[in-house]
Parts: sequence; C-alpha cells; structure tokens
Amino acid sequence: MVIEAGKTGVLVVDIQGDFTTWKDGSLAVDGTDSHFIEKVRKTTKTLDKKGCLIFGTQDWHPADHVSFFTNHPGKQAFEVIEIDGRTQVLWPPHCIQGTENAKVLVDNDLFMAIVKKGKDPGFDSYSGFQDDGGAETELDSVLKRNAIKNLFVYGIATDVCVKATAIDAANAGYNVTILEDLCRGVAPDTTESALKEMKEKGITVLKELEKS
Ligand code: VGL
Ligand code: ZN
Repeated sequence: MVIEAGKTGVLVVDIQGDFTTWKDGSLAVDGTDSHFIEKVRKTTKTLDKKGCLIFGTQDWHPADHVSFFTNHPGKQAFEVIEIDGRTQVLWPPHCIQGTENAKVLVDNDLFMAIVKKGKDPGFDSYSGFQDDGGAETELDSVLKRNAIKNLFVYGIATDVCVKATAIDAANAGYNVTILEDLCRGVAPDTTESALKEMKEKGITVLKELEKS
C-alpha cells in the first residue's frame, strides 16, 4: 500500500494488559510477551513518522458486564450461551474500566483518538465500530473527520476483535490491510479461519510493514 499522508490511518486494536502474557493478563493470548508489544510499539511509531494518523480501540467493560462468566452463576469461562438470540462467549473478567490491565500499552501520545468499546453492561463489542446491539461508537465519524481512506489494522485478538473490527471497516468502505506479524489470536484454528475470512472480504493480509 502506498502511504498517502493524511489519508492513511492505523487502527491499533486492544493492545491492553489483560490480553497479554507480558502483563499476566486474565485473558492472555499466546505470543503476547514484551517482545511482541515492543514490535507493535516500534511499528506504530514508524507509521506515525511516515505520516499516518494513529487510532486505537480499547476494551472497556463495567464490572457487571454480560461477557464475564462470573456474572452468570454456574457458568464457566469460555462456555458459550445464547442471550436474546445472540451468541455470547463467556470470558474471564477482563479490561475492567479503570484497572491497571485495561491500559493501552502503546504510547498514548501517538493516538489521535482511542475509542472505548464494550461499555454497555448488556452488550459485548468485538468490533471497534459497533456493539452486538448495533450501537455505534464514534470510530467511523472520527476516521471520516480525518479523511481516512486506507487503514492498517493490527492487535489482539486476530480471531476476535481484530477480525470484527477489520470486517466492519471493510464493509464501511475503508481499504483495509492487516499486518499479520503484529496480530495474535486466541486459538490457531480460529486465527487461520479469521485470516481467510478477512481475505475473502477483500482485506489485504501482509506479514509485516516492510513487505508493503
Ligand atoms: C477481546 C475477548 C473479549 C479482544 C475482547 O480484544 O479480542 N476478546 N473481549
Ligand atoms: Zn472484552
């Protein structure tokens, strides 16, 4: 992808302590040690220097959030339930508003905006654009306000929030490129199928920035 200054955005998805082994997170995803985070930080800084505008998403749940297994008596972590016809994976409590491990682990000064998601106790929000109830965040309007046409997307987790956010971005008309080496997934099989599904939706998957 040619980087046109002011037209290319970067969306750093959910680089937060609770998703990392580095910070001993409650929902730590494999391969998210300090070395991985350092690589994310370095590339984000490089893209900023190249003239991209940096945006982020932040999972930001209240303690009584519907996605926490602890809020469903008798249920265990990673069980899947139906709520009002929606499928809900029950996760360990994570990214609780105002806790240390909810912090974004990339220099916050780099970001034009960090969009919080999953604030409504009754709805999960894998996508940075909208929650499972269809309530939109400010992400699309913020990207449009900055005339963003092209988007690099990377972060955690490939098979959950990166996938949902990238597909919503493509559906909203952005030209999306995933940087695979800066993504980590919850499970190998769903990560592989997520990359396949994203490609089928017209999303470009690159190993890393140097290859672009
Ligand atoms: C995520 C599970 C629950 C993610 C967020 O950021 O991929 N995964 N909440
Ligand atoms: Zn979450």
